Amino acid sequence: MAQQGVSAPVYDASSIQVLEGLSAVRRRPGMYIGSTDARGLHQLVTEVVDNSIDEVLAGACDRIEVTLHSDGSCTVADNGRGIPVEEHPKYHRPTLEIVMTVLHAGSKFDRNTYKVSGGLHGVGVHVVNALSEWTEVTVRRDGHAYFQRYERGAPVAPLKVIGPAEGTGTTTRFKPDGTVLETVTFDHDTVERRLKELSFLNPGVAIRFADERTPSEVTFHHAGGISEFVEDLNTSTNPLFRPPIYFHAKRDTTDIELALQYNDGYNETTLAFVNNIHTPDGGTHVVGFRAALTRTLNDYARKRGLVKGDKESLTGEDVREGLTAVLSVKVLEPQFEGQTKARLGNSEVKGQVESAVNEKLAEYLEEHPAVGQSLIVKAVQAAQAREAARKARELTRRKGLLEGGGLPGKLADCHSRNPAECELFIVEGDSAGGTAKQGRDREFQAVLPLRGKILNVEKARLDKMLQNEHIRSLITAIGIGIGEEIDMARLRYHKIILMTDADVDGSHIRTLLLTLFYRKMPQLITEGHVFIAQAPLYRVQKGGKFQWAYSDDERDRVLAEFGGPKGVTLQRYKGLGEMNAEQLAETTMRPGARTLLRVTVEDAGQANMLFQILMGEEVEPRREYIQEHAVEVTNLDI
Ligand code: 0RA
Repeated sequence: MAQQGVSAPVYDASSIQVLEGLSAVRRRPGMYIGSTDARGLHQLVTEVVDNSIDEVLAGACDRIEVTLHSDGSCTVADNGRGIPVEEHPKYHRPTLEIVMTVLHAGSKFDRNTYKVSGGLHGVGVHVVNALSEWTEVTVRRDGHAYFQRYERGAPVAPLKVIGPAEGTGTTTRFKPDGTVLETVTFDHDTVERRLKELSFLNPGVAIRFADERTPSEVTFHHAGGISEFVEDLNTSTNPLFRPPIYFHAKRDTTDIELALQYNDGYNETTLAFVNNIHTPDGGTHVVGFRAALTRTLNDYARKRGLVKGDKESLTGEDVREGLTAVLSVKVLEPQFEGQTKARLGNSEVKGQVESAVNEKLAEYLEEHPAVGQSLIVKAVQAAQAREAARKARELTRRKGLLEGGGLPGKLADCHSRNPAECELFIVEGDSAGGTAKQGRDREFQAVLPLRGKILNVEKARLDKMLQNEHIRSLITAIGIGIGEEIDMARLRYHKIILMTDADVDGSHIRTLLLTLFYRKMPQLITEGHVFIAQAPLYRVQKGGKFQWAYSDDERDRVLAEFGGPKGVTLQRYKGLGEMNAEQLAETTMRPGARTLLRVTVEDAGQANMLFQILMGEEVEPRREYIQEHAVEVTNLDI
């Protein structure tokens, strides 16, 4: 039944409860959205969009529109059923107001079984509301448009009808509150990536993304679902077969969807989702998938005589070389574990996924023997390379022992033996290396200069990599080993700092090093040990005073501060080698004075794609990428 402006006065017992709830959220936002940095901010968008996705999952919505506005607010509009506006049976207020202000609106309003909201992120839209300067919601239902505005989570006026409406849907516009969040500037690419991902996972919905700040607009609609997702991830690779293997199965109450394809490279990309939520740390669904893949390919290979003997001779690593897969499961009551809640814990899911993949993959291989053959040939080659790498590693180890201590000759090590305070500067070129050695604090700062070309690890297997002198020096200096044998307890420096020139060569070397770490020592990045040093681009001097500028914008600011370019000496630094030791120390190396960028992997799929594009075989996408992102590449912080 339609209601027209029927809310009771705002200050009764239940609304006091509401206000207490909101202030709890505002006091400790991190408890609800994980953090108050950029990640937490984007969680707000995800939260609102997930509510619309629930309407998609309920079969009630096929269009979502997300807009980033110039005033810093964000609108999410859907054509779902609209948040109910009728009086809530328990709170005796419009349900919309309850959904916007109270924790979990109640089971009567649970919309469907595998909902996204209520899972990992499903703290509820009231949290978004509480953390926003203001929120405006418009609901179209029963021929009316209803509207309510909130400030810092509390309604400023009763729900009212603002006119007639066609169709149904919900529009939420919110402006994140800078007094409780550290950052309130939405990142275009982060939002776009998440929306694109959701459109692959929910092929029934078209998602339009508009950014009025740019301005730009794009619509994602991927009727091909996760199969198209895999093709997209493999865009800049050479797939071994087309289209990807795809299946959908059900085991008990768990719904399992898998798409996979192999390319001729050596890396694995598996993206796993539970109820549309990305689980970068894997969990029982991924364990089940991997077990089934290894078992099925071994069975198949043995049956065809492609692998001999009784024991399994293809390892998990072997069968995952060149694999790109998207696994999407829907679980009734997902339990998320780990510090970032990014791993699925439900033990029953392992067996369910394993059984489904065993059955469906075997069936597929029976029907597609040519594909089966190509997969096995690839995995057998991987097994041979693994054996060669083991021998090469053994050789390196023995050589290291013979040479005594084994630390590389080029390394200028620090005195301290406490890894937690030690830093390793990896510097491009012998001359900058020399300057860095003079400028460092030798108590805790070590310097390793690298010269010339470093091997492109994207195109090489482990055995070949270990023949490269630079890579061997790096491995021994860092201390943790490489590949499957990593031991983080042996890390010799807790900060590994890449210090390269701000030119094309510098960014190339940096990308190569990051690729090496990302591929072969991923723990270094995921545990936050890798940094990029920011060297200044300019020194601005006027009379007796001077200032460093680390970007063109900063240079202009400093110039303005100094009263314009008149009488100013502007010195541009092209390379680290142009600074003397004291300058380098003062601007780039000394704690307290320097700026370090910590390297993070925000999104495995995205980073992986970037590395493939920058380092892979296909030249054309790389050229396009570099042209499009010429500015960012110089400041890459993957
Ligand atoms: C509760 C119940 C129903 C729909 C919704 C909530 C709903 C919430 C959001 C949030 C954003 N968009 C939304 N669309 C719907 C079902 C109502 C019914 O059965 O008519």
